[in-house]
Amino acid sequence: MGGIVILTGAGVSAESGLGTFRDKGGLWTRYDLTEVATPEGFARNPRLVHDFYNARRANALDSSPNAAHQALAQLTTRYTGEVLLVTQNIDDLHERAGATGVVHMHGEITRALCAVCETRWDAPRVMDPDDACPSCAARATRPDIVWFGEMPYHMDRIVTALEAADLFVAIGTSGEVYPAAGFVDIAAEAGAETLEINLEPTPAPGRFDRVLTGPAAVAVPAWVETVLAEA
Ligand code: BV8
Repeated sequence: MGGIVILTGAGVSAESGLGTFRDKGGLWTRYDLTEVATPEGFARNPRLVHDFYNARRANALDSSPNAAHQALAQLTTRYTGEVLLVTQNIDDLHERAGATGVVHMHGEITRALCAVCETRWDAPRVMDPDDACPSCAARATRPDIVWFGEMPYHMDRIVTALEAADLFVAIGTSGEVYPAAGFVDIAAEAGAETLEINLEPTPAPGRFDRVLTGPAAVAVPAWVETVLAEA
């Protein structure tokens, strides 16, 4: 089989204890995303935004990969064909499970960015609006994360892979945020088979050829086992 493109969302890290966004009690039900996940919100109140991401960075650093992350890491290292693992998540659990070549289209909580000179560096555990950029000394440090209204990273590479893939798999994502939510359409257009793995089928039935339901830590290892057995 040819290339596989995988897109993961918050559901793949849910069993590692990291909150999702739109489930009951999810992050966007407790925070106003326009205040903490937009450039305008950051310009209005950088301290509020740093506090929000400092809490999420601590959660991410203190959590561990679950069986879904482990199984996907196995797939990226053991599958004989091409595998591109794209994630909407800003945690580093895929990498900590041993996955290689992970594409963080919404950025990474472990990285910092200078809003003035665009230098990037490894983020300290706690970031502060008064921190100076290590390169230009401007007090304009921000998490290296793609906010709403900002262009996701690596889009050319992702679209090229989707157009060449034989299989597209969306795991633990509600399919509400674009452009990630449109990846299934690009893949299907290009003739790929499409599979959704989620706790329950997302509201838009029919966008995927196949749906596997169950918690990612159970459904993903089972699916990876079948793929590696076929390879
Ligand atoms: C862009 C980083 C244009 C931040 C994120 C009006 C104004 C401005 C923009 C827009 C607008 N209307 C539409 C838009 C576009 C907007 C958008 O799509 N908005 C939506 C809300 C309508 N998109 C953007 O703004 C994007 N940029 O369009 O730029 C542009 C063009 C040219 C030039 C410049 C700019 C940027 C989007 C990226 C925003 N950043 N993340 C952070 O993380 O804090 S997105 C945010 O949602 C999250 O970070 C997450 O990555 C993403 C997707 O959420 P999911 O991962 O799917 O999580 P969710 O909770 O929704 O779902 C969880 C799923 O898991 C569920 O299905 C659940 O069933 C399942 N699940 C739960 N438990 C389990 C499980 N599955 C398995 N096992 C389990 N145990």
